[in-house]
Amino acid sequence: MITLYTFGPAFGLPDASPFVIKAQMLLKLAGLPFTEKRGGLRGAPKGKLPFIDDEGARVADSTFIRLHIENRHGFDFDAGLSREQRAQAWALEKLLEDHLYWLAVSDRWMNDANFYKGPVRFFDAAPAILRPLIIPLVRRKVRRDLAGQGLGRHSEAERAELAQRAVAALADILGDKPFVMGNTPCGADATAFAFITAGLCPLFESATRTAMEARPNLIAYRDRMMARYYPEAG
Ligand SMILES: N[C@@H](CCC(=O)N[C@@H](CS)C(=O)NCC(=O)O)C(=O)O
Repeated sequence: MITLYTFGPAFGLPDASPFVIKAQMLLKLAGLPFTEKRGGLRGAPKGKLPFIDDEGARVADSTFIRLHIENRHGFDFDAGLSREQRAQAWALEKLLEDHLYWLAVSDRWMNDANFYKGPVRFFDAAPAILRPLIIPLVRRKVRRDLAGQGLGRHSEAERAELAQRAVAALADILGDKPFVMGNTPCGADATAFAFITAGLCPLFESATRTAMEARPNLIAYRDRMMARYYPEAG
């Protein structure tokens, strides 16, 4: 049995992290039974979640979890896609993971109103007396990460422009298809669902959310994927 290490449901989402939601979706798409365990960040092989333990094989990072499922369990997420479609699906996925994700980090962690509605909860387990010290330290680290990645160097208006373009690309690629690449789900649907669901989270104000709310196909996609893959949430 596979164990998936998660943060746990938060903010009305299946998990606080879109990468954990993606990993849940990959396991569901592959039809592999799994259990979830929270609180494994300290023992995470790469210091981040998600990671899985598959009968003793520990695999960190959602993309390597996908490759592990493909190699060890012989499941091809993109079966039925042409080479060109596989490439497009991969490119879309990485747009979300390596670009839109950092906009979400900025929205959730750097915007005070969002931070105090959301990520501040991550510190609930810390002793109350230490929180005023730890919280600014961690937020400073996130600010440095954002500057290192690059998106943290842009103005809010510039980030909003990038969010609008990324969301437009995502919505236009999905179009009126049931899944991102056609009539059957593929690997990129795990990522697309994760990031659309996280982006539409009503708790946080963001340019990403505003742009997504203006695209009915993204809302409908989120709703039907949620009903199909997370029926217990309905
Ligand atoms: N490339 C990784 C990204 C995972 C990731 O960024 N996880 C974040 C949460 S969204 C994390 O665990 N952060 C904890 C930390 O940096 O301390 C993947 O695809 O799994």
